[in-house]
Amino acid sequence: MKDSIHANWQMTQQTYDENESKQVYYFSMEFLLGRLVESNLLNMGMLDLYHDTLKSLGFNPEEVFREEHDAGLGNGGLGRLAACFLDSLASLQLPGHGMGIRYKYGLFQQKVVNGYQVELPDNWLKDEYMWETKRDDKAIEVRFGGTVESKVENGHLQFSHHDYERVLAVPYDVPIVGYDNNTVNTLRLWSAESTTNSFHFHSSRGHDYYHYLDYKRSIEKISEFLYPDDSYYEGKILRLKQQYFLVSAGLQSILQRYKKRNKPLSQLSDHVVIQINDTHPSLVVPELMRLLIDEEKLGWDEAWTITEKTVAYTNHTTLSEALEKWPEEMIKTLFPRLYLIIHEINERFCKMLWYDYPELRDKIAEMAIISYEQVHMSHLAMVGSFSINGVAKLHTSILQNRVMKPFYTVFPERFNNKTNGITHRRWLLNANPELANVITEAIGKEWIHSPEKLTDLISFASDSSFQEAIAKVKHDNKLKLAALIKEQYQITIDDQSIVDVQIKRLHGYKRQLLNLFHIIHLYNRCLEDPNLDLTPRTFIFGAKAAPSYSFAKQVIKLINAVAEKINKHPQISSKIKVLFLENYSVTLAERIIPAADLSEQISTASKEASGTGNMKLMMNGALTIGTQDGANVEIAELVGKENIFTFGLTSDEVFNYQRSGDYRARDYYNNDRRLRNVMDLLVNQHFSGDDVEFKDIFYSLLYNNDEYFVLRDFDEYIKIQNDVQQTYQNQTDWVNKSIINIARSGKFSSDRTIQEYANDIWNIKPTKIGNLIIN
Ligand code: B1H
Repeated sequence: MKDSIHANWQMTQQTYDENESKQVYYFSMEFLLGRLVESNLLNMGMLDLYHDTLKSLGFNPEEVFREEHDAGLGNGGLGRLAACFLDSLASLQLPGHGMGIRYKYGLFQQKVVNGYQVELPDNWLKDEYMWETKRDDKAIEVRFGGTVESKVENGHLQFSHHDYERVLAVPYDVPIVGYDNNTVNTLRLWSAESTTNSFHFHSSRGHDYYHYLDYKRSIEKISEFLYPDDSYYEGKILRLKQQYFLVSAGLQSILQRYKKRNKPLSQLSDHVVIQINDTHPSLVVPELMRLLIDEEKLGWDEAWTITEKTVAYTNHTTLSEALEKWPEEMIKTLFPRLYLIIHEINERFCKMLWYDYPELRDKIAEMAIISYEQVHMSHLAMVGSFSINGVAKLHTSILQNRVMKPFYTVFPERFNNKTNGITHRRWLLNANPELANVITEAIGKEWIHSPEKLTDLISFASDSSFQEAIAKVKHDNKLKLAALIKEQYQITIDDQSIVDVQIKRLHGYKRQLLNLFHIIHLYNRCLEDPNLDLTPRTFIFGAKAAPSYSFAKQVIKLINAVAEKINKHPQISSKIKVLFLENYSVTLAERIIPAADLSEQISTASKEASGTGNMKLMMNGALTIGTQDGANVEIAELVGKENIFTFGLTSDEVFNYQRSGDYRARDYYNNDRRLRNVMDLLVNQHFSGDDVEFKDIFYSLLYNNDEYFVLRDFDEYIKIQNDVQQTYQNQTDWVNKSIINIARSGKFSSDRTIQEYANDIWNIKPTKIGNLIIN
């Protein structure tokens, strides 16, 4: 595999250089790739061949593929989106590459011990990683700390940097293989190394050696591990170092390659575009300025024009706790020259506001890049880029009309929406080949290249033999998941039950708690009425909590405590099963999603920027139960309201409550007996040996006024869950809806998303890579 990939890889890069194709660089602190063997074989058109060959050699292909370790260099949606985008770029023959960090340890491995999450290091490089190629020849120096001096040289201010710490950035390249073409793009992952020659052995005194070891360790720390926070900003100095490390190494390598084209820097934006994945790489703005001014000797205005035309920014969240604001002092100490540049950008921006937007004068303090001794990275990113996009229609409109409103007034032409997508190759063709086959038998294979063609399935939605085929695939997939669960947890699940899944990071706003309250409510009803007629359900959770997020960890413990009680109950366990599957990851997602009937997308409206799990589940025939949040809104638009279960506060209602302050969680508790019966179980030792284990959860709802409106949406959620069960009892009706969901899911292929980025933001065209003639 590597041989044929490497031949195409070389040819791709050569063709890009010869054609002088414009290159996109996707800068991201996260790339959540998962496994690559099967998906590369699929894209190369050799998956069936390898399957057959392995079998004929006496191997079980599944067992063989299981040997590959997931590349878990990401937390959740943001990192997985980056991986889907790489797949689509290569599959659309677009010259687009990833720039990231080769973390020695990816996202922690999760174990559940006694119902508690325990984190273990993810030593994914322990055995050689087959996909990477180390490029010592392309190593780059990155500088930290030190002091900056300025002096006037032939009429120009010149800055020089002294006493900095030198870090060697060594790239490890991973090939990104396109589907059914010869394109192989590059994911470049940077690793931090020290060089002996960058350390001064002042004397022959023995302790210099130990100083050296200390120094070496301090440098290698930079690419040691991925921060396990999702949608949360933690102002750690090492994280800031990681960000600059990626930015500086990435930019320098891009400029080196550009210079080989012998074009003036003024044309950089005709050859290069840099897309930054949230604000994490937003230091590209001042770093590109630094390189153009200090190294390339351009003047400020020229450098600024180039920078502004080259950088584009994607926003992925409006949660205030996720917005990056670095202390001015930290930036000044770590990057003294960048600090001066950011300061200058800020001065010019604020002056521009003062003179050109008198109506915004009282907003300047709020819009400044530096204020109250903090550097606001999203402001820096917006001021320094030509495009600002959100990741779903609702999210973009919240950015424009609320969260970033004054910036929208100043830069209306920069704002645009790019609704997220997922690669249908991994998430349908590869994860659910049985479904893919049934689809192809019905409508031919055109949909594989043009996923929007899945709409041809609409005419089969009420065809009974097609319905039967779809239902059989779902059932077969449930049996496979059941076998995995049996093996790992010794729990038998009912293959006729509704498989109800919520798989995503654990976070207050995603409201795993609301799902759990419904489960506890069903449990209470069963206790009250042992003969209650319930359609059997299997509730599946998969979720990692950030190690320092104690509320989230308590919710995991609570899910497991409820599961324990219910699964062991002699009567109730035949109707309800609750499973918390440990170590939710790309690979586990590929097992769960094909078997799912119901997709839980129940975030507090306005909080989930897009969501992408919602799209994966829809594409695999699950129906969505969801709020009008993120991309759920667009799913509902596409399938029609009779094919989705929508409930809860709207984003406008949430904003109104937040503004008026007249939400009173306690009233819901007092007035709803069902809710009281659920909540009281948290603090009366029913699920735990003591009554304090879950008291923080209880308090956050009652005394902290339930930030995420769980109590407010409880009643509507219970009602719509009842509709779900009613609908499921009519299998024909259910399968019909399931088919319509699959048929309408083509819109959510990341091919569509990437085509929009290519047309509207990047201005890039496909470059065809010729066929290799192998003698
Ligand atoms: C998303 C993040 C994120 N939004 C900070 N923001 C991080 C923020 O390590 N950090 O500091 C890591 C991740 N992740 C997600 O992006 C959104 O919540 C999803 O709604 C969205 O689908 C996804 C992709 O756009």
